[in-house]
Amino acid sequence: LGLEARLRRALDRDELILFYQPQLDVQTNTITGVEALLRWQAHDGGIIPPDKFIPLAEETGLIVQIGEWVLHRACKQLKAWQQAGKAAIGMSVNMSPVQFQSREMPAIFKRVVGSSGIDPCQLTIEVTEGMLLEDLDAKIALMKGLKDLGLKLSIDDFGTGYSSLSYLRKLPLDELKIDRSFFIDFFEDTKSRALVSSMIFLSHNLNLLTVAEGVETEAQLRFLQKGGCDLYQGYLFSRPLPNDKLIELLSPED
Ligand code: G
Ligand code: G
Ligand code: NA
Repeated sequence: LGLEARLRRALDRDELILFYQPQLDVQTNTITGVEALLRWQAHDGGIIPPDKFIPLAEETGLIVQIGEWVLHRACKQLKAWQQAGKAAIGMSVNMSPVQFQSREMPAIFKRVVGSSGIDPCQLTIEVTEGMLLEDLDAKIALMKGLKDLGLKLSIDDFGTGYSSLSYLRKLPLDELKIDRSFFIDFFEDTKSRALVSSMIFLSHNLNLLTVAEGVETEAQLRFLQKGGCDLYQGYLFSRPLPNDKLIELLSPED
């Protein structure tokens, strides 16, 4: 069976799962939310990472169905943590540019989030700069449609795409995520540190919540504390975890 057929079957057979990577407050080191990250747990073996199948899902359009599944699963999980007596946290989900090509998209989100019983402001939708390359006005209209539902919007992998900064004026964003590539060779490279400081400054001046991803060392975290970054995620605190491991990290409701 080819990869496409196996992926279709995986959806039917419930072989897709979400892992969750904690996001923490830079100053207090408490968990404020998680990013949902898709995995494929094949029946006959190990866990397949998303970069092995998302490109194909995008080419075939299957990503629309998969994206709906991810959203549904993420909402259900938030509700389950709530029912298990855990303090309310946020959840970020990744959205493919291909999902953004459909006018149906806000209606799908409305149905899925609406039927889940969660507060929409607990959900952040992460979009990438790549999504903005063509037909910017249509994309902005779709983003506004999501904002009208009460969802939050984040620009992911910031600083790595091809778009110009001017789109920041036009998009209804709540959050900016500094791409993890800026943290590679962080302490050998003065320019990486200068760029991270500048992105935090830029983000705050636009009234956006600033998230650093790929934080692997205490020294990086201290740099972010001094720079006033809001949230971080990365291997320093935790890799993406399955639900049974993640739930142990969540504090009880007050
Ligand atoms: O979890 P990992 O770091 O291996 O993820 C690799 C990439 O796959 C990430 O950059 C992320 O954007 C993408 N990805 C993970 N989960 C999802 C998902 O649910 N939907 C989409 N569209 N992309 C995802
Ligand atoms: O593209 P996106 O921002 O969604 O990327 C998330 C990806 O980054 C996931 O594949 C996740 O496994 C990976 N990731 C998360 N934390 C770290 C980290 O501290 N270091 C590295 N190298 N990768 C990380
Ligand atoms: Na992301």
